[in-house]
Parts: sequence; C-alpha cells; structure tokens
Amino acid sequence: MRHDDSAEAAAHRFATLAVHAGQTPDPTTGAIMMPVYQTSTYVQPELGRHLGYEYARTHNPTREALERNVAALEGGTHGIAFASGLAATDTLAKLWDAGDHVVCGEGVYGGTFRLFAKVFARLGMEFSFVDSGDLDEIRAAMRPNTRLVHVETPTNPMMRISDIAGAAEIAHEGGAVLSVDNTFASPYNQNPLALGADVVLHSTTKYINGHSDMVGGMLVTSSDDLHERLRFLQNAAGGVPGPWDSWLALRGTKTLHLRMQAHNANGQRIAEYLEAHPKVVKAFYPGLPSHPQHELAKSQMRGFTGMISVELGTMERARAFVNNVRIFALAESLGGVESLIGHPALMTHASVPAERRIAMGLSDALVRLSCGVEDVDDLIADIDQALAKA
Ligand code: P1T
Repeated sequence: MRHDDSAEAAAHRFATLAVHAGQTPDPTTGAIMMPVYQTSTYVQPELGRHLGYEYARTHNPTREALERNVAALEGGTHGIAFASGLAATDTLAKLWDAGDHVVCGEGVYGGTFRLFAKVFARLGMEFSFVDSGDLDEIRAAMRPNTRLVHVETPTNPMMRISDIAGAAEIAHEGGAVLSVDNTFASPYNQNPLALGADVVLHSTTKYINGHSDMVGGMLVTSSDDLHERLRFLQNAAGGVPGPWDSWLALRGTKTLHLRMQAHNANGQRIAEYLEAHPKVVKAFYPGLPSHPQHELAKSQMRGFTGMISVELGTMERARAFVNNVRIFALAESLGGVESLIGHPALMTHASVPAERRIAMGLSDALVRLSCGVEDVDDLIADIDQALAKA
C-alpha cells in the first residue's frame, strides 16, 4: 500500500514535483491534501497481520509523503525525515564508529560544529575541520580511516562555496561518503546528488518549510545501502518529526519554487545595494561578481538565495543596525517568508570558539540577513534607515 513515485519523479519538472511529488488523494475520502495522521499506533486486524503500519516512530503516512516529496526535489530515491536538522546530522554521524575520521567544513552551522566537536569527538570519533572551499585542504585532511566528508555550501554565515563535484571525487577516492548540507541553497537552487554527493542534508526548518512554524530535518540519498542503514537508525534512535510538523513542511514545499524565485531576486537586489553602501565594509553573497567564488557558484547553483552577510567594521555599528530595523526581525533561523536579521557571533555561532570564528572571517561586526519575500523596496528602505543610525 506504499506510494511509489519513482516514475513521477522521472517524468516531471521542479514546480510540478514541488506541488505533487509523493502525494496521492486519500484512498478513503478522496481528500486532495495528505491528511495529518495524528496517531501513535495502528490497529492490526489479527495477530501477525497489519496494514503496513504498526507504530508511528517507525511509519507515519504524513511523514512518508514529506520524505518522498523532498527526495524527489533533490533528485534522490530516499528521504529520511527527522525532528530537526541536528537530529538528521546526529543520525548521519551514527553511521560510523569510534576511531573513524570525518573531514568537516570549518564554516558549518555552529550547532553542527558543536555536535561533532563536543559530542561525537567525546565518543571517540576523530574530526578535521578545514576550509571546504579549498579542495586542497580537503585532500590534505584525508586519512586511511576517513569515512565521511561533510560540507555546507554556501556556508552559514560566510557564504563560502565548496566545489561539490571536486569534493565528491576526493571523498570517493578515499573510500568515504560525501554529505552536503544544502539548507542554505535549497533544492530549488542546487542539487548535490547530481554533482556526486552521496547524502544531502536539510534543516527543513528553513527554506523547505519556509514559514517559520516548525523545526525539522531531512536526509536524502539514492544509495539503497545508505538508506537501509539510515532508516534503521531513524527507527532505532527515534528522532522523528511529528505528523503535524511533517504536514507543515509538506505544505511548505508546494510553494518552494515560487518562494525561492522571490528570495533569489530580493537577495540579489539587496546584496547589490549593501555592497554599494558606504557603511558596509564587505558584502558576502555568491551572486555578486565580487564574491571570490562567483564562477564556481554559477557553475553549480541556479540561484543564490536570500542569505547575505555583511561586515560593518565595528561591533557597535553591527549592534545599532540589528537594533534599528523595523521590517527585518532580530531572530535566529532563516529561510522564512519574513525577513530576519541576526548577529552570528552572539547568536547562531556562539558555540564556536572565538579563535575559530576569527580564522574563518566571522567577526563581531558581521551581520547576517535572511531576505524574505516582502516588497524589495520596502526592505531596502528599512535597511537604509537602520544603517543611517549605525
Ligand atoms: O535548527 P535545526 O533544524 O536543528 O537545523 C540545524 C542546521 C543545520 N544546517 C544549517 C545550515 C543550519 O543553518 C541549521 C540551523 N541554523 C540556524 C538555526 C541558524 O539560524 O543559522
């Protein structure tokens, strides 16, 4: 009774998949929307026989529809959903053992760094944190016991780009798996599996849901072997999302293409505005020709998102900027329809040691913007008046 959408995924383009992939009308009522199967268990007609569903940690139809949908958007075969992006990262790392080595981009989200450096390192896994925007650094960090290369591209918040195809080649030569955190790009702008990655990771909290009303994570792979092992861990460790959060994310993906077009357009306009502003020392946005990896970004991304970071020179100026915006809201997170602003050093990356933050260019004067889908002239006017006070 499980849905099979492999033919569907092969036959349709992104916008059609966003609206339909993984979903069929409810067989009982014809309801066009996937119901929220808000249940913990399923009645079995007789001992030893069930309808494909026994217990909701293991199977939930709403969650499965979301898994199929995001897998299709990433061009993958299997989606495995989690209660948060970090729960997805946690399960991914549990594929390996104490004594195994991971090469991880140093520019990853602060919580990813904390999970690897403070939890999995304590359990005996080994980590090398390198600038994953430089393939030579990845290559030099590989060891005989390297099992995983994990990169985020663009990185949070420095917007540094990793060459996915190049990283895949290095990982595979060393017998390792390449996982790519595609949260910042979204599947609308970038599909790492097509470039050679083995696993794609999302915090579905961000662009996939797009409305800042749930927390979730997702792994996507086309490897049956990785899928089987990850599915075992999903059930064994149990970090699954509830049906209502799964449904909210699934509703979000129906407009992912429309939202991303607006985020991309607003991001580009605002990045150009910020780069030309006299109070901005440097703007970090892969869609700007001044971005040192603009050509690489163009070669593997179809759009550059609504995420921008700006260096303002002093902490005081950064503070005044984030405290004076009126449409942008000062908050953690990103990727929603509403614009957010944040101070990575004190907020999202506070768990990264100061020396490490400074080494990757993340100063106390850095401000991160998540440009929403509001009117771009209103957003620019808001930035303009806040920077005037900075
Ligand atoms: O918050 P959670 O759903 O657990 O996702 C973690 C995560 C993973 N990967 C990337 C690239 C992320 O940005 C995040 C979460 N980031 C924020 C909360 C933030 O404001 O940057």
